[in-house]
Amino acid sequence: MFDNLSDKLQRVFKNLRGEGKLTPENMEVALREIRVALLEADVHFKVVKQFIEAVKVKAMGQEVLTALSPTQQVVKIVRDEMVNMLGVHQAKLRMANEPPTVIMIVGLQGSGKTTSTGKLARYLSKNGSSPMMVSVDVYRPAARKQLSILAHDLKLSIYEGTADETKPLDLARSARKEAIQTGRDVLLVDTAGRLHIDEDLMTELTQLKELLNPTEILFVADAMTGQDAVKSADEFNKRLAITGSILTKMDGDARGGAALSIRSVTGQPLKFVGVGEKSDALEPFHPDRVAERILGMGDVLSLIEKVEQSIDHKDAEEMQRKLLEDDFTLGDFRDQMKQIRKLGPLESLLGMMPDIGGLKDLKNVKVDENEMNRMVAIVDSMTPKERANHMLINGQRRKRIAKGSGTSVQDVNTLLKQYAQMRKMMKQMTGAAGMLGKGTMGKRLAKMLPGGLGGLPFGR
Ligand SMILES: Nc1nc2c(ncn2[C@@H]2O[C@H](COP(=O)(O)OP(=O)(O)O)[C@@H](O)[C@H]2O)c(=O)[nH]1
Ligand SMILES: [Mg+2]
Repeated sequence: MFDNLSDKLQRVFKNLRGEGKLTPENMEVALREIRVALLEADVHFKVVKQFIEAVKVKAMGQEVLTALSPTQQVVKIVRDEMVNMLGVHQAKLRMANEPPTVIMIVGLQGSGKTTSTGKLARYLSKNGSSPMMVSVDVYRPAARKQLSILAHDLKLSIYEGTADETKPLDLARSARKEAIQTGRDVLLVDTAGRLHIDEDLMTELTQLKELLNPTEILFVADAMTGQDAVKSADEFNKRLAITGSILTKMDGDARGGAALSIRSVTGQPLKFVGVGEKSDALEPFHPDRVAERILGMGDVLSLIEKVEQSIDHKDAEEMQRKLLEDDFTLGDFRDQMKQIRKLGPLESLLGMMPDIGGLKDLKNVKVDENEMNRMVAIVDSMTPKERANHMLINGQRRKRIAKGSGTSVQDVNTLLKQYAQMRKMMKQMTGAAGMLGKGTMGKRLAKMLPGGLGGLPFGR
């Protein structure tokens, strides 16, 4: 799923990275390539147009995040826009204030309505609901039988109807009554489909809608039919005002165009995707995860996110300046530790980093939260003068600091040693990064974390 698109977009980003600097020209080239990639993935042309426009506007008017390189910023914009296109939040099923919640399942014949009805019932019952199903597809006897077998296999409840209930409206009415009487909180209504949209079908669905007043009308579309799926979604929406879609057979769809377009075209979210024939092959649709899967840069993106969330960019720049000018005090050292603590488990953070000179060793460093806290406490027990100038800290002062922070003189010595090592390492790192030249990962990394990797309690 999305493999081709993913490959192509990643190539665009890679080329951009090779350019080092972002210019209007290479941005133009990148946008053109992204556009072609989306169209080739069978994304609806209007959606592509909107997408490219939005990325362009954001890329031009972008407030520059100093913590990110130009390419990372483009990746971020494309990611954000893709999430927008897909719907931002995972769209959950809506529930009626008063049970039962009625969910109508509609769509063309063969799209996967009956299968999806069973999958949804299973999903709901796994999530604490007690759903009931009913098939109102009276035109093909096999259709009702199919749902009945599914319900039996899954040990889920179904309204089978009586011999004289041969009309969709009668079946629906009785099913709802039964659901209320047996205390079911959700009623799933599997409707009939046609090969093409026709007037009779639409009239029937409209009548069912009026009768049942459903909370959800989910349009089921076969993802493999690409833009045809989007087109019929649009038509069903115009007639019935659908509340969301389910895209089936995503397991067989390499392009993903329908998934990428259906929300923008209908204005209603894609709620679930079917990824196989079995009853458990149904997944809630997560726009953010899918966008990241498509961009194939989950790690880089979560790193970007973390940096954005936890770092004050001005502080980071200031820290860099201090490192370069050898003005990195114990107070800064402490602030760095606090910053890094905010970033969360350091091992996972380091795991996300690309491997460049010097960082490899750091990956083996075990970070001890308690030790970090102890180190912060030690620096807190120093006077401002001591923090500004570590040379002042003689034996007498070490004793006082140890006492004040509830640690030992040995702990204070260790901290001072680490501080010295850190300064040395930072100097090497920023120096090395500088030598690697503009736009290289080293430089970017040095920027990404506050002052590089300052404040890391290592070297014990
Ligand atoms: N591979 C795959 N097949 C599916 C999926 N959903 C449905 N199908 C198959 O599509 C065919 C039609 O499904 P059905 O539920 O009968 O469609 P309906 O006519 O809309 O009720 C069946 O063979 C299903 O097994 C899916 O997510 N993946
Ligand atoms: Mg069916």
